[in-house]
Amino acid sequence: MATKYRSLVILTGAGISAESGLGTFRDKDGLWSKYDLRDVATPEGFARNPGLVHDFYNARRQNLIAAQPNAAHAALALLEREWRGDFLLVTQNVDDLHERSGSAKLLHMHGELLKIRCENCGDIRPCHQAIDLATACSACGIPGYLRPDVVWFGEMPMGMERIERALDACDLFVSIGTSGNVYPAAGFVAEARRRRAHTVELNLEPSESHSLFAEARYGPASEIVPAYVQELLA
Ligand code: BJW
Repeated sequence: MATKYRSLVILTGAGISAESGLGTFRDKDGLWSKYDLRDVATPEGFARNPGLVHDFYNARRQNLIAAQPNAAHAALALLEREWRGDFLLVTQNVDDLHERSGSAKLLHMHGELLKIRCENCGDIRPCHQAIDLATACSACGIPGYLRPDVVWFGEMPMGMERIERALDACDLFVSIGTSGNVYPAAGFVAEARRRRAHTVELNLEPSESHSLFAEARYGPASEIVPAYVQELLA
C-alpha cells in the first residue's frame, strides 16, 4: 500500500447498490416516489399499519435475495484486504451485498433487511422469507411482535459509538452513493473535516453536501469506485 493515509472510514448509501438492481430512495424512480416514508419507515407508520410495512419489506427482501453485488462492492472488499491501516466501512444500506463481496470490517448503521427483531423478547435472527402479523417469534413463541431489524426515522442508528471513534481517528473519509439527506450520516463529512481528514465524494452526481468534500469523482459506482480503489492502492 503506497497511500499516505493510515485510517480510513468509508460511508456507503443506496447508490452503490443501484447497479445491482436495488432501488435508491430519493432518485426520480426511487422508493420514496412510490411510498410515503412516514407510512413505511417510521415506528408510527408501523403501529398504524403493520401489514403495509411487512409487505414493503417482504418485497424488498425477495429483491435482495435475487440481487448480486457489483464491481463497486468487490472493489471495497479488495481495498479492505489490502489496506494496512485502520479501516471501517459504514453502510446505511440494509442489503448484504458488501458482506457477500467479502467485506468484514463493516457496520450496518441502519440495520439489516435479512434480520428480524422481536419487540417482545428482543430476539434477533436471520430471516429470508416473508413475515406478517401472524408470524410467531421463534424464541418466545408469541405472534405479532416481529419487525424488520432496520432503523426507521426517529430511531437511534446502530453502532454510533464505534463510528464516532473511527471518525475521530480517520485521516481519509470517503462517501459513496449517498444523497446526504439523512442524519446523522449526512454529518459525518463535517466531523471528518473537523479532524482534518481528507474527504472524497464518489457519486453519480453532486450530493446535497458536495461542497463539503475536498475531492469528488462523478459517475456510476461500478466504474468510479474500482478506479478510485486502484489509485489508492497504486
Ligand atoms: C449513484 C448511483 C450509481 C444513484 N452510482 N451513485 C439533523 C437535522 C435534521 C434532521 C435530523 C437531524 N438529525 C436527525 C434528524 C432526523 C432524521 C433525518 O435525518 N431526517 C432527514 C429527512 C432530515 N434522522 C433520523 O431520524 C435518524 N435517527 C436519528 O437521528 O436518531 C437520533 C440521533 C442519532 C445519532 C446521535 C444522536 C441522536 C434515523 C434515520 C433512519 C433512516 N432510515 C432509512 C430507512 C432504513 C431502512 C430501509 O432501508 O428501509 O435509511 S431512510 C433511507 O435513507 C435509508 C437510507 O439508508 C437513508 C439514506 O439514503 P441514501 O442511501 O443516501 O439514498 P438516496 O436515495 O437518498 O441517495 C442515493 C444516492 O445515490 C444519490 O446521491 C444518487 O445520486 C446516488 N446514485 N445511482 C453512484 N449508479
